[in-house]
Amino acid sequence: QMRGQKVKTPIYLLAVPVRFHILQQLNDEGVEVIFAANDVSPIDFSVIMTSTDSISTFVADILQNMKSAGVEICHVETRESKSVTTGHDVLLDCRATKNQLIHAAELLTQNHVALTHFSIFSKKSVEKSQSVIWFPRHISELDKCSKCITKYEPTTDPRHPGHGDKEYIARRKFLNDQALEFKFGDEISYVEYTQDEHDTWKAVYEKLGDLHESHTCAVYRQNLKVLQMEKVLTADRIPQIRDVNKFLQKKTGFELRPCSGLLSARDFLASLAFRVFQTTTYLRHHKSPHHSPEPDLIHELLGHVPMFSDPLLAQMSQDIGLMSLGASDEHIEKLATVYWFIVEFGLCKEDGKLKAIGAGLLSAYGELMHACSDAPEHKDFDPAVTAVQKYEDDDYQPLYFVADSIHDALSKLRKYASSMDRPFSVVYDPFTKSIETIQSS
Ligand code: HBI
Ligand code: FE
Repeated sequence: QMRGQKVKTPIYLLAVPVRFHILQQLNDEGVEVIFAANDVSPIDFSVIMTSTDSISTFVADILQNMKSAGVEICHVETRESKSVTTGHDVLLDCRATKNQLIHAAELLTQNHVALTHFSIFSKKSVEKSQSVIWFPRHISELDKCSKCITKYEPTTDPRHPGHGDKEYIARRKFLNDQALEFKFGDEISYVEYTQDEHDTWKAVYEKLGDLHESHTCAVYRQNLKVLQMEKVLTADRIPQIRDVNKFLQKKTGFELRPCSGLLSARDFLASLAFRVFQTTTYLRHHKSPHHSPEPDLIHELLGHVPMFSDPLLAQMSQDIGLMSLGASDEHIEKLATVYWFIVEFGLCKEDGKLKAIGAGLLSAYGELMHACSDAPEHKDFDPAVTAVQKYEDDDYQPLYFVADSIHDALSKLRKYASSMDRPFSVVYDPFTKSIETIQSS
């Protein structure tokens, strides 16, 4: 086959998983793609292409066209073709939305890349093409729910306060590697924090203390007081996760489990179904103690732990987790957004004043002041509205949702949950820490 010659290129998706069932005709040459109904979430897929062009031309053409279409290439391999004697196969692992993938196929055709073969494989295997998306059914299966999404890595992101600080990066990596080793049933390892880390903790702890009376909700203040009285939280030492767990077990049965950073929303929410909270173990950078672009141990301990000590809040968190199991990508996105605006950045009204209930506010001095001031917009909390609101994860929020009370947030959320239907309902058994499903007819 000569370069420049138009070739019929059947594009097809093998191992078609559940929702990937729309057959789309691309052009009159019989180029078609069988693909996802959803063109918003990118999916992982593999492509095998064969050509008799020189390998350098061929690889360059493919990379250029894929890139123009916005396809994110994760892995490239070449080999001598199995089907054409003088040709090559190029194997790509990619990530793209339906539209980007269709666009890539169109570009390859328009630009006359001489392909003798082109197949697209879904990376989701046949096993996953059954009717239910995999989710953990026993607490031990959370070992499979630690997929990190990289955002604000200090190694690559100049917005991270630790960017370029080799010592900080090495420390963060050491703690993250330790967290990744953790498996269900392991005793949580003792972490020897450095004096600098204790100092950062103390600085944040004391400064936030100034705002407790004026800016935080009653549930937070009450539980924080108990944590302090029992010396689980003290200004001078960063607490050990094991000691925090002893306290939480007694209060609500919640437990912290070490993780290595921002997890996928699906994995993160699934853990909550088992009253497990995935907790980072590294600290924010010392030069920016009052704001962190990513979750860190201080955020988890000063923001989340007092709230997880409250039975109703614990129940609300578990409810969100249970609703997420096996939910569609769209529903996960909505739940993650509601979670973001309530559990991370929520406000409520107490005695006519705005008070923080969200952990992202309770652990960041600057944003706590900002959120309760007149500067940002405040809207009444309504899960259906909140679930589709765009949010800022790079800077202070321009908009906060305000619940009448924590109880109000809780009951609205329950009502909202019942509007999200799944072909089954889930029942949590707290004695075995496992999930049973009941098929709805
Ligand atoms: N991962 N470790 C960790 N901590 C979070 O707070 C967190 C996360 N992943 C996703 C996430 N939060 C948000 O999508 C929530 O809105 C669910
Ligand atoms: Fe958080």
